[in-house]
Amino acid sequence: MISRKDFLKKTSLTALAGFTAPLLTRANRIFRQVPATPLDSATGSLVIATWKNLAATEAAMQSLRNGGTALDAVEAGARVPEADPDDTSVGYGGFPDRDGFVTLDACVMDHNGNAGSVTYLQNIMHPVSVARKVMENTPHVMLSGDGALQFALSQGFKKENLLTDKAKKAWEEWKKINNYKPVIGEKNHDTIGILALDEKNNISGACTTSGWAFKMHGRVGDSPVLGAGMYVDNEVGGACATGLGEFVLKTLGSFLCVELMRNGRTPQEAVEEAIHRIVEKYPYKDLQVGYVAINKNGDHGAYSVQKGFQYSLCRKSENSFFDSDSFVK
Ligand code: SD4
Repeated sequence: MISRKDFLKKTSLTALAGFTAPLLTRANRIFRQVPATPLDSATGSLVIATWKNLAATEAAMQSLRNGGTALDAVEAGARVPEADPDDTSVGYGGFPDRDGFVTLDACVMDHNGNAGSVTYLQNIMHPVSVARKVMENTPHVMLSGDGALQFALSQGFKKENLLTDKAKKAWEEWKKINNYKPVIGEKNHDTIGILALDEKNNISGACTTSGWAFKMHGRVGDSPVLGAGMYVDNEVGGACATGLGEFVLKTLGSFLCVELMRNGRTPQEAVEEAIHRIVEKYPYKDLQVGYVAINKNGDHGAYSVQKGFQYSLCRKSENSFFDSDSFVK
């Protein structure tokens, strides 16, 4: 025999289950909607990177041509500016912090959702490759500072002086006029965020930087933070950021772009919305952030707060850079 109390409890639970099940399914559909367009495998491979990083997109595409995965491609691409002494925002030749230390941030994420990252790493030319080793050879996602350096050395990376004479001179000049205050300016350009879509229709991403020029010692930006400086979900697409990392961190911009695409937005709509999130909340007069994004169909988007953001795009044999559209016209 079932008591009246038990009966009421049971029936109300059943009724509740019957009532909520369709709601949950609907919510599920709303929040997990993957773009409906069928995948176009004829799209072929594609590489996109922040700024005029044509040598990097070319190296990434070459890696794909040689049979590399999307992850191999973004690593190969990111290593180009890391080793370039004339790129003052990435790796070797990167501008130091306000105390004269070159401190590097980088991350990678592959098509299986694996991720690795290093922050505040010093004296290692290729933080992107250390980030990949963190992903592949440790149970962790992020290693920082001395621990990241120790790990890099254990993996065979060599300690090097990354402060070039040019960067040191710029730092000395900066000290004379800026009263030891980090400033926002042109010198913060050229961080590379890079995304690749390979022939198997898999997406991976990487991001690497020396960060905000003359930043406070110990500052870590958006670039090594998954979901901020870069994010990939192979079901949907990928996105990466450049510019003033503090605003990318506060809005988790790359994750936001991917979630917007998951909910049906095109990459262009997604990056525009992510920029709007920033400009709606923060005074944007002195603020520059730029995003690039791709989806599984090989569509891309790029947008920034201010004019002047450029991105590089390589499809098959065509490798070009473009001026991005921006919020401030
Ligand atoms: C940072 N987002 O550390 C980086 C800087 C950057 O082009 O993108 N420079 O905040």
